[in-house]
Amino acid sequence: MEPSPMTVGIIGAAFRGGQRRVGTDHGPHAIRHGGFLEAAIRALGHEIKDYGDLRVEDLQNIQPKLAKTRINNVHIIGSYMKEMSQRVQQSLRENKLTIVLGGDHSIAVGTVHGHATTVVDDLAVVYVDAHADINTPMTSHTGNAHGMPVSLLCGEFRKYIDFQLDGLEPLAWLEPVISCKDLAYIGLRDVEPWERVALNHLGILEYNMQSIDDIGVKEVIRQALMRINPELRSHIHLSIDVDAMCPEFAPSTGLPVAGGLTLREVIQIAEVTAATGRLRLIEIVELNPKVGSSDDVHKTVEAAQAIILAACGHYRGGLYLNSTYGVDDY
Ligand code: 5AB
Ligand code: MN
Ligand code: MN
Ligand code: MN
Repeated sequence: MEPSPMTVGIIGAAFRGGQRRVGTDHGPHAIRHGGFLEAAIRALGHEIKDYGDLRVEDLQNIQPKLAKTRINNVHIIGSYMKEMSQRVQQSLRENKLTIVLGGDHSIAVGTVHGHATTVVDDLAVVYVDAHADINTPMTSHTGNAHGMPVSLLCGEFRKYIDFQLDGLEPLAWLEPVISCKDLAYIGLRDVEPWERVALNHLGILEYNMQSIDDIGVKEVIRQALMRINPELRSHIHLSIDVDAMCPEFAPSTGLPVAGGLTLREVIQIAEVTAATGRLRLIEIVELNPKVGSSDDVHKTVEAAQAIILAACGHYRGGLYLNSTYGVDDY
């Protein structure tokens, strides 16, 4: 029951520019929990390479702020995601598994771009979220990039939808790197009308909360992987927005929605995905330690850590014998 030892890269995405609230930029610090997360991953027998936290202040050349654009903070987002993509590429080269600690969900623009750039086959993306995050700069009512990563990343948008990046020069480098057919949503329950149209029009695979109730989460993740990665040849990118969970398990987040997944269901999604041997990157986004009481924050952090450990091969049945103790010591 011991997971095979691997090297794990950790990248903090201390970013909040994809939405309006202060706090998601403190997500990485909260989830690291004073070294607890790394210690727990090491206890599973893995080796860690920590790439630190990427902050907006660390960026070399931020472009000047643009007057009025369809994506709030696009001048920052453009440079940040380019740099995040680089870091992800480096970590994927150097490690078996990469863990990205968000950050709001706009960071997926950088992480998916970086991940897709490094693979030969198509990248399979499992997107666990209450929301579809598929608004375009034209359709978004909020202008918040955390509601747009899917439209920015999927090639079909540039082909079949009235989609332009006019006036969004900081994102001019961003080539769409994935296809809608390689994407599966799990946990949807708060989808805007235009988003509904886009999902149907593009035929994107989705298991919303109703499917979870109907067939159960184990069958959902099995089917999702079978559909987007039938031979398990492709690498898997697991993007977990903590608001996919019920607020009772993840209260410290900007846009909580009732009626979501339980922590155990998300753990199972991570376990089953990790067991394929194809999971190369897991990101946990939208945890905001400035939302709610300290109890709320602690609960949400513990949930995030449990999901990450499941992705690292943690077995819920109990402790295994790790590298510090040989079998003979027992
Ligand atoms: B999250 C909304 N659809 O576009 C928008 O938390 C919300 O990353 C997006 O899933 C939610 O601003 C973004 C209203
Ligand atoms: Mn999201
Ligand atoms: Mn969400
Ligand atoms: Mn604690």
